Amino acid sequence: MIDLYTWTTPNGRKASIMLEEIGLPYTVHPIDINKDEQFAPAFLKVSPNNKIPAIVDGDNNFSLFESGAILMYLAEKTGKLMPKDLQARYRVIEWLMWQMGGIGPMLGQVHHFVKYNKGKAPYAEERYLKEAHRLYGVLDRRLAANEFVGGEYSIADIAIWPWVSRFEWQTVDLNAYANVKRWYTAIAKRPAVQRGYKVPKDVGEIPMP
Ligand SMILES: N[C@@H](CCC(=O)N[C@@H](CS)C(=O)NCC(=O)O)C(=O)O
Repeated sequence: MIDLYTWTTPNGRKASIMLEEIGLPYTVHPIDINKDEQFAPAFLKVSPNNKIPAIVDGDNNFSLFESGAILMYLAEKTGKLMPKDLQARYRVIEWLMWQMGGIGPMLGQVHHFVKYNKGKAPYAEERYLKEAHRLYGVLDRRLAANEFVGGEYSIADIAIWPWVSRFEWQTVDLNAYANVKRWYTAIAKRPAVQRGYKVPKDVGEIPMP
C-alpha cells in the first residue's frame, strides 16, 4: 500500500495518474497548499522541500518527494511504463528531465504571471510565454514522429500531460500544435488518467481543446 500526499495540481496529478496506471493500491492524503498544509511538521517528514507530491511505500516504509523521482521509483518497483532497453530507457528519462527542468518550472511561471498576476509584470509575461511556446514547439516536433514522447506510452508522457492540461491557463491554443493536440486527446481518454485527474478531489472535467 502506498500513501500519497497530493493536491489538485499538475505535479500532484503525475503521481495519482501513475498510481492509477500501474494499479497499485494507495491511500490519498490531501495537502491543501492554499491553506499552507505543506508546511505542517508531519508533512515535512515525508517532503522536506514542503511541496507535493510525496509518497510513502508501506512495503518498506520508504518515503520519497519530487514527482520525477516518484515516477521512476514506481516504474522500477512495478516494471511498468519504463522500457527495459538501456537506450529506450534513457530516451524516456531524457524527456522526463525535460519536463522537470523545462515544462514544469516555465509553465509554472506562466501560471503565476499570466493567469494570477496579469498586467503586473509585462516583461515576465512576455519572457515566460515565449518560452512556453518554444517548449510546445519542441514537444510538437517530437510528437510529429512519435506516438508518445518516448515511443511507447511511459512515465515521460505522465509527467508532461498534466502540465499541458493547463493549456487554457497558459493562453495556449492547442490547435496551433496539432501533434500535441492528438497526443493530449489520446491520453485524456485513458480511464486511469481520468481517475488520476480527480485525485485528491474532483474539480471539474479534463479541459479539451
Ligand atoms: N519539483 C517538484 C515541484 C513540486 C511543486 O512545485 N509542487 C507545488 C504544487 S504543483 C507545491 O507543492 N507548492 C506549494 C508551495 O510552493 O508552497 C516536483 O516535481 O515534485
